[in-house]
Amino acid sequence: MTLPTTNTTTAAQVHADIDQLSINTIRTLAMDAVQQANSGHPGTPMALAPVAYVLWRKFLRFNPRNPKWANRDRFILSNGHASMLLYALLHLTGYDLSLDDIKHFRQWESKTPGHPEYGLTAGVETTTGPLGQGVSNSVGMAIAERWLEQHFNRDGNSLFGYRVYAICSDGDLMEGISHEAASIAGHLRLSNLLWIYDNNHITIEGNTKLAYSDDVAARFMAYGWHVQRISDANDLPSLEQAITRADAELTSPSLIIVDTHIAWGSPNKQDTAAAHGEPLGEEEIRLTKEAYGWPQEPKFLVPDEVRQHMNEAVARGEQFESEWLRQAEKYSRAFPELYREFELMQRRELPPGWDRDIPTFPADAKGSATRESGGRC
Ligand SMILES: Cc1ncc(C[n+]2csc(CCOP(=O)(O)OP(=O)(O)O)c2C)c(N)n1
Ligand SMILES: [Mg+2]
Repeated sequence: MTLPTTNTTTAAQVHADIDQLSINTIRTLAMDAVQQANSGHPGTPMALAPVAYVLWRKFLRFNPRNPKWANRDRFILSNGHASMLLYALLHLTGYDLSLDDIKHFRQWESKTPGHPEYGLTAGVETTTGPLGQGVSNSVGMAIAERWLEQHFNRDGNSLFGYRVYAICSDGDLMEGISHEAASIAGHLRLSNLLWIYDNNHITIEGNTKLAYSDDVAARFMAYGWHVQRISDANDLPSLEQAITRADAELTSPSLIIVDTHIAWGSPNKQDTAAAHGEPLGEEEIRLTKEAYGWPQEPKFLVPDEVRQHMNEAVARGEQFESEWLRQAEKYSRAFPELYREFELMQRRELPPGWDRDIPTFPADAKGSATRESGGRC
């Protein structure tokens, strides 16, 4: 059969090694779930599967058995419409999200709504869907991390040091809010922050040529960000190198612009806006699975070796957290009061006497601006 030729890498060139099997599992879970729901966004998870795979496999420090571990890295899928990408990862890495939950994608009261919702699904760090919001929240999270570091870490005794990763799309960057957030991130030199931009030239209405021609790299460089480009989302070594470089960047937030092809590998839907928000269709799924060298049946296939490979995240996560717990134990002996404060925060409680120094304001005939009273508080 004829494969799409616009890629640098074609489906046929991809070796059936464990990395590719895992990536294709993410892709086909997204295709099958959207088809079964007869609603959703298959193309973007298919394109971004390698990017998210490298990030989650090689960089992201998380513990699926304790999604609230305080020092975990944060991952935000700002293009929330690509939710099946996140659900596939959560399922495969051992979070509390079953294959049955995946099969109930977009069903009433399921844990897999069309767009990720904070508090409903373990491992979802913030609700996304309104474009621009997730990346903006990621800046808040990066500022919070910096505050935690400065407040709690002491020479040789650290509690905090996590990174914040977000994936975003054209729509995210078209929204003004993402640029306000990017501006303050650059100003504050939030080097604990990395955004990966899905540069697929497709939005809901068609090619980005219709409405978007920003020079994204120049715009972010002007904000003081460290900017890199990857021309092929299937180039795993380049992705790994770029994320390594971003992580090593100590003075500015990072953006990696990754050229991708929406619905990668789909003979008739790749690079089309139709792949953004419609199921591929049974026949196109058949053709795409053929292009991937993937069995047609069963649907929602997770090969045993992929299950085992991806599930290694559980042991890795327990290791990350237990190392941190040893450190935290040492910290609690060295700084018992600070540690108690940290524990209170974990329970979302305030320290005793927190409101002791808040001023009171007698009624003022002239009136006083809340801006001023707020400032004094
Ligand atoms: C603030 C906001 N406006 C509009 C929408 C509706 N919407 C959903 S996806 C999308 C654009 C899709 O393009 P892109 O972000 O590039 O995603 P891709 O198709 O490449 O995955 C829009 C406008 C939204 N989700 N949020
Ligand atoms: Mg796009």
